[in-house]
Amino acid sequence: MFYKFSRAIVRLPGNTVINGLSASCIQPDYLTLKTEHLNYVKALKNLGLKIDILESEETLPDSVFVEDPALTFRNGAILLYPGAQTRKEESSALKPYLVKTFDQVHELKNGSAEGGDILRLKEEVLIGLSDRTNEIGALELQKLLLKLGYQSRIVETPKGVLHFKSDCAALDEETVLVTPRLAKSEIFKNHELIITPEGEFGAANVLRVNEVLLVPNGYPKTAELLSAKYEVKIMDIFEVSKLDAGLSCMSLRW
Ligand code: CIR
Repeated sequence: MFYKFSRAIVRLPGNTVINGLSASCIQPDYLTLKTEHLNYVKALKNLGLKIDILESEETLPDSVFVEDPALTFRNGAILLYPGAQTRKEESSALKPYLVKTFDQVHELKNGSAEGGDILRLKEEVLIGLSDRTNEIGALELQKLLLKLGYQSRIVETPKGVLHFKSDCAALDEETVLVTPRLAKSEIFKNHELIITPEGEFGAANVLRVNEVLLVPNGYPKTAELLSAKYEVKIMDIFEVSKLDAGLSCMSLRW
């Protein structure tokens, strides 16, 4: 099952994280963000994952969002190439770790793709085109995914949305949580959809890890809706979200 994980990597936030990319240009409070990150790592540990914690990279403010420069699977990893100018070096910063850890590491050599645009489902991997993931990158990524045995499909991220997964998350093998704007597309026509309630579109980036669904604090209607079917753990990520990031962004899992 794609949401069963035994391992993860995280990268500690450096002091420079406050200068991370933010559409609203609001700086997070460093110490609170550090606490949010620490609690996130603890939550993953409590769910049984062995976590490798990488040192912070002060020259790369957004490198705490380790999901974006790579994809990890039980049988190998793919080093991606971020579309954001200030994040491109994150790939080379992560490469030594991946090479040491995985038997196979494939590398995106053309175009750009960020992990926030990649959604793993039961039968396939979705690659959302966005300002960060372009067609050249997506087409090459499809070939790399095939080398690891994964079929994929290229889809559109809604306009104005940072990453495809800002607007959706796989809850289990049949069900996807989506924003109303993404629900209108045909992308998930073979899935059951749970739609984020009015005023809570920011709740779509939840994270299923083993038996638990991590849900960001501040979205009570979504939390209630999801609690009917899943074991929900609410996570404080208010400072992290000032950098347009959510729960999936802070780890790579496999
Ligand atoms: C960025 O704009 O790249 C970061 N401030 C946030 C990245 C969030 N990552 C993700 O959704 N996977």
